[in-house]
Amino acid sequence: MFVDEIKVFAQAGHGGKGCVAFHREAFIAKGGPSGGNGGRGGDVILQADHDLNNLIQQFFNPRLIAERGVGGMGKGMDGPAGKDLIIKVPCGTLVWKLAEEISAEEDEDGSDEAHSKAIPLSTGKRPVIRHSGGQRAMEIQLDEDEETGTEVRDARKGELVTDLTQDGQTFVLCKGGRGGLGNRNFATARNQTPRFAQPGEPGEEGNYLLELRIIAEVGLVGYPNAGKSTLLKAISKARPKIAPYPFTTLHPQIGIVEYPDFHRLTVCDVPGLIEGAHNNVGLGHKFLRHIQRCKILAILLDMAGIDGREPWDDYRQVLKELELYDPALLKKPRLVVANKMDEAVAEAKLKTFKRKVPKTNVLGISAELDDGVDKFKELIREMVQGKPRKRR
Ligand SMILES: Nc1nc2c(ncn2[C@@H]2O[C@H](COP(=O)(O)OP(=O)(O)OP(=O)(O)O)[C@@H](O)[C@H]2O)c(=O)[nH]1
Ligand SMILES: [Mg+2]
Repeated sequence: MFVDEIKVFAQAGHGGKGCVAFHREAFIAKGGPSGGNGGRGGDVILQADHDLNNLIQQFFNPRLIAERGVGGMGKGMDGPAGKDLIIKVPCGTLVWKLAEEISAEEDEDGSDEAHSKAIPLSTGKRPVIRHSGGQRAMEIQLDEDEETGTEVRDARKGELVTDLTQDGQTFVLCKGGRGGLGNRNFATARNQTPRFAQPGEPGEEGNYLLELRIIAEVGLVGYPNAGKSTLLKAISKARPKIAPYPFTTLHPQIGIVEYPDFHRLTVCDVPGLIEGAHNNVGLGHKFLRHIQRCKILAILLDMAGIDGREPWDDYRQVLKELELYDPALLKKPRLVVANKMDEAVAEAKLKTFKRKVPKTNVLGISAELDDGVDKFKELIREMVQGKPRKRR
């Protein structure tokens, strides 16, 4: 099972309450107040971990509840703090705070398929997240838009609170409540026997949406059966399922391409796109979020037209579907890969195709026969990081 979007309820621990107690000891008649303080509640902390590739753990455990602080005790003993709950999530997880009314509405009709607009994050700009003061009031703005303070919001998902991209990066989702002070803190000259103490503060809580957008440098897109998984298998150690029927790949697959100088590139193969994907035909646009962070896109075409379509039509359709999902996807550098060049008809079709798009970079390969695959590896590297330096 592959989970890339999941709603969770998070609650930090409440602070332990302060204690009302008085010192009792032989020969000390009035020992004074000795109630200890309550411990603070545990925080709910999210931590990015590059060993994870989806949110399956949260699917089975969607209630993230941290430990409470223990109450204070007599003899001046403070209660221990509650343990922080550290939840590991894959790198590339966005955290949205669901608005109250949104979460209630969705619970009623049980659907979360409400249409949601693509957020400006797709432009590759990272939000700046500021914590102000002790309170967790925060402002979220786009890097370039500090003046106008454009907030990153979405009608369905609520407000973006963080984007965990680096391995080990942490974010305190809910802060534990402070422990209450015991009565020994309240003794004054006028009231030497305070019979009251503070209760602990409640921990923060809320409903959140965790959304994974895979972090890969290259995104492979194309019609089903174009040979995306065959190419991924040829360039990396990934072993995706390959078969001559559409939608063999049901969720994104990641492959690591290794170069002789130990350089690595991550390539993401997403399920095939077909006409009407934006209306949820086929697997729809569900998985396109995973190529939103890619630096370049490789559009794979079945140049032999084995499924009875013309490569040119496929190309136009794929571009249209990408644009309908997020116009920023078309601004990414792209490489058109003409696959299945081992088939007899492919050569003629490639000629016609090149005539129609004279300015576009088109690379002919045969993923199955491993022909042109090394050239593909070279090209994607050049596009991602510029030409590799020659060794002296
Ligand atoms: N002749 C020929 N067939 C190929 C080539 N590459 C892939 N195929 C075949 O095309 C079919 C589909 O390949 P896949 O790699 O599963 O295609 P895909 O794009 O991942 O398809 P989905 O996962 O369904 O979107 C398989 O039967 C492959 O054997 C190629 O270079 N030449
Ligand atoms: Mg596939």
